[in-house]
Amino acid sequence: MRIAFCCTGTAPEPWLQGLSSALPGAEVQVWAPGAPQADFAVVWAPPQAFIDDQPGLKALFNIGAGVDALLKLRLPPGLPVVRLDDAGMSVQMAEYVCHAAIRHFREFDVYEAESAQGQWSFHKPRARADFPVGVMGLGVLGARVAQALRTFEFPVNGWSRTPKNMAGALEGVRGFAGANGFHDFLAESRILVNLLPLTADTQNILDRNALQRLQPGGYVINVARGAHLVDDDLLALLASGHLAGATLDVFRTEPLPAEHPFWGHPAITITPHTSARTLRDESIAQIARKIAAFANGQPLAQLSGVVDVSLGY
Ligand code: NDP
Ligand code: OXD
Repeated sequence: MRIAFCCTGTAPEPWLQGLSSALPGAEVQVWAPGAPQADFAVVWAPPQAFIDDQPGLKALFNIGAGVDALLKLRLPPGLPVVRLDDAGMSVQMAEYVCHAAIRHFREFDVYEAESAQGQWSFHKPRARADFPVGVMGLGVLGARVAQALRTFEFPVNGWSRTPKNMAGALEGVRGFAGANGFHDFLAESRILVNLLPLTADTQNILDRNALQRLQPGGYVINVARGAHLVDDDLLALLASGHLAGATLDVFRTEPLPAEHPFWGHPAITITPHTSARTLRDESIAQIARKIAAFANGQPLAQLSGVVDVSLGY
């Protein structure tokens, strides 16, 4: 079996070694134009030339959860695309979002600024009930985040495309679904967490019309994709005082350009697309297990993380 590795911005050697030892007998190589035809590919944001050069692929394995960059390419009809299913990302995302929500709710950002000035001052505790958190996207990451926020006793709302059974992992989360449920979901939320995939339906979803529906003093945590958020609308609602702040991990252009007004904004916390990193060992183990199962005749549809290309996630 031949596996082509084509991951933009990723040092290949440890992946080649890891995949080779997890799949003894497989020939794993970095793709270069004209390379022999591979059976499977492990990819992150590959060029169109890679897809065009490898018409014999049986499946593409994406080394991230989001497939928006991959689905911008012209893929052969019916070519299965498999994304990472958690692989150690959901716990990182839960840490990141809980940290950002709690930092805002408990005013740790204010205490940090005051202590830097040598100031010892108390703030009146705020009521958790006044900080309902809305999680957009209740998939692998969103569900874990909603669950983690519940353990801190925040009121949590969740919004997904299709209605969810709120028992089990989503116990205690108030569910909203579809375009019809969106405005009610926003009106019931003050802290907004975005964990949607970037698709034709969700691009620019965090615009003025949506963000102004959040409760006054709203706070935005965007950990999905920069193109979900209309930057100028966020800035305008921060300026008007309707929004109190934002923690942003993802941006329309990454790295965030030096001249972007988000830099240095007193109400915006920036991190460099690091909320949930791809963990190499977990990801190699997951991908190798799926390639082996598929190669042994298990239908791909039985494996987790198979993307519905028509929906875009
Ligand atoms: P999933 O596919 O498991 O979950 C997607 C969720 O979004 C589902 O609940 C789905 O609804 C919902 N959804 C999709 N379209 C719509 C819509 N039009 N309206 C309402 N809800 C919708 O994805 P993951 O949880 O694994 O990942 C989510 C995203 O997080 C990724 O696509 C990626 O962009 C981002 N990400 C960011 C990282 C970072 O470091 N910043 C790291 C990893 C991922 P339903 O359940 O009904 O299908
Ligand atoms: C992902 C990401 O989609 O890293 O996995 O953003």
